[in-house]
Amino acid sequence: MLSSPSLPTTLESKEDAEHNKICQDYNHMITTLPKGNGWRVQHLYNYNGFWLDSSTLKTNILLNTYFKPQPSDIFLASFMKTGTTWFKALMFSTINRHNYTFSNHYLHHQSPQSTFPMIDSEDYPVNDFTHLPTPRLFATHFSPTLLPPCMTSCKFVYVCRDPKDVLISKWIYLSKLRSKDLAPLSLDEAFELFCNGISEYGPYWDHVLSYWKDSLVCPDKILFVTYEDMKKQPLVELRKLATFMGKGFTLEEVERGVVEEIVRLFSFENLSGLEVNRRGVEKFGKLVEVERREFFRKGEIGDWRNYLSEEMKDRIDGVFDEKLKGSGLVRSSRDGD
Ligand code: PAP
Repeated sequence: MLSSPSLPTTLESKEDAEHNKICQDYNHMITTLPKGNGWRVQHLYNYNGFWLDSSTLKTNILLNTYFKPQPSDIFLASFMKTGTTWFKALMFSTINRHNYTFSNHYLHHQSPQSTFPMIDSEDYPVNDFTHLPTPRLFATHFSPTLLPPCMTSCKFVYVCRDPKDVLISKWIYLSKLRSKDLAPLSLDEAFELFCNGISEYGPYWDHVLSYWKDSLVCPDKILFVTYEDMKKQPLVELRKLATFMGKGFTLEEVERGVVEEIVRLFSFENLSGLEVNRRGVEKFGKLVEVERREFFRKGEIGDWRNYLSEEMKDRIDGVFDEKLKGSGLVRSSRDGD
């Protein structure tokens, strides 16, 4: 009886020692990384080719140490502002369609963010996700090169969007979250940074290309979807998404209008109008709090036209077309041009 309490203490201190060592290594490493201008905070750091703020970088290192993926896990991977909130609602409601009625759905009372964890801002090793039902759903903005290598056995749904709409959505969103100690980031500055690849989780083209290349090698593991296709032909895209996740709609469900119902319930108009998404805040990690309504701005294809000149449009399209050249991937979405 007297000796047993010493065991947990020993284990605990071993974990603490490991955690402290990781934090020390991180504190040293960050001083050696190239720095760029941040959109929300002052600095971003180039870590293995991608720009991250310091706290996201630290979480990435902890994630790589502690996160234990399971082969049945399904990840929603996306660059910022490409439709994560919307796809969370679609994936969660499709996978769980037998657990909720459409007239009184979980998402009528809870935000899409609450449906499944965003692994980029979790508390490791405290959160281990072993309580989640199979298949576990997760979201991430990290490129595959920043994720644990064993995650290649999991499935990924990758969403991409016209870079011009991403730029505008991201600039407006991060300007609102930008530290009040910093001068505002003008659109011209954001545009320059974006075209040089410098923005949170960027360069956007390398993000898209890394998932695209992996999807060519493992098409059964990575489903490539565009925001624009989901907007234009949601019934087709949602059925593809369901099949990929191993939860294809039956003919009877299709005839009963289940696919239409999910598309309708989680349309921009419906989601953005729900009280739960108009009030309150969402927490990401310990430092970032975002008002839920900030995840629902316009939800349109081509809003960039209200912000970018023809010259800016040509420049950004040119940069992306050049970067994607030879990959077989066409910038999404030409008819939003
Ligand atoms: P995140 O990276 O912070 O998670 P994310 O959800 O990926 O943001 O993207 C937000 C964009 O999706 C917003 O685009 P906008 O600024 O151009 O308007 C948001 O309005 C849009 N969005 C949110 N919900 C929907 C929806 N149901 N349908 C279409 N677009 C949506």
